[in-house]
Amino acid sequence: MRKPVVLITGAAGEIGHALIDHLVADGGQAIITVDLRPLEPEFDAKVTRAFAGSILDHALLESIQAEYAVDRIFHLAALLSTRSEFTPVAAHEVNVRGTLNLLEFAAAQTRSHGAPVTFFYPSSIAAYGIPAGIEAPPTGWTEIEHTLPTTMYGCNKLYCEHLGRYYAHHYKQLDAQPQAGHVDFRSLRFPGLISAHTVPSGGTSDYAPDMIHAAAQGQAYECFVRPDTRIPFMAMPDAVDAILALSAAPREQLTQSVYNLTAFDPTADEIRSLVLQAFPKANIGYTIDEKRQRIVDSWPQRVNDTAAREDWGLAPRYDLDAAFGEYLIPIIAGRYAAG
Ligand code: AKB
Repeated sequence: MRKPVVLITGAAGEIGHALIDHLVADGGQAIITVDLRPLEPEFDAKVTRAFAGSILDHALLESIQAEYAVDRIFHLAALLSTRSEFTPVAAHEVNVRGTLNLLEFAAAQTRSHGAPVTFFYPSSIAAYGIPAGIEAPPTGWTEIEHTLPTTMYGCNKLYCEHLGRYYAHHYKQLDAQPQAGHVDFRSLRFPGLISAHTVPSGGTSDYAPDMIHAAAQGQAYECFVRPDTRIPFMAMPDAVDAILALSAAPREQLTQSVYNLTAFDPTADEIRSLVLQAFPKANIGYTIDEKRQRIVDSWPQRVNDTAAREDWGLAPRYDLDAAFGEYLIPIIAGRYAAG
């Protein structure tokens, strides 16, 4: 009898850490993880098994397939947007082929359980490509507007949204039993995420978390985008709550496979001002990187998350002030003060 588990790929990353903590606190199912990097030692005791390996390794996926009955997958492994521009072919391998491997894995698990595996996929505002000079409407862009991304990462995310929709609704549609491997694919288009516990690496929205973490450590920081740059952001606990809420929502309530979500959309300078309020000696300047600026300018200033609110009750706890006052600053200041 195979053991029932939740599988998290990319578990050693920012979202992975937070998700493991929430799943453990919920007291739910056993968790297995796959990541190239080892998990932080504090997470070892929280998971049943941590596989150190690649989602491109078919032998690894087959051995997991043989040993475990996976009924939920959180497929978080990815190369982020800045990193992907330097290594586009590697990004395509990990972000697209890796996702295809996991979708095939989920389809095989679905066939063997006889019930669809829930497959959570983190997409991104990078799936958008907003033409220069177009202002976002006050209600933000909906999921279907301006999806002509300019980055390899954005192209990968948008295509994998489509792959997921295919595996959910049209997989092997000419087979004698076309429904047999359908996966229950659910995706969120994340804004920039800000965690009090981890610093991202390889992203283009990193200027916000980098500014805060640098100031708390007494390090100078040069922000690489203009002060008036505006994109949506969300605090990490709200992102994890949203993942769990979407994953748990009754299937019949979901009207789409991919949902926008957002909590606040500050300019870079509004973030800088809040950081300076908390750390008055912080030294934060601007050295604009025109190329990275162009990437952020192609992302939406705000997105419309009405469908997420209506279909499965998206309700972030933290607006900009609460994210700083109640979550980021207290935890980050304490963390670096403790050394
Ligand atoms: C990145 O900057 O690559 C990510 C994202 C917005 O998806 N944080």
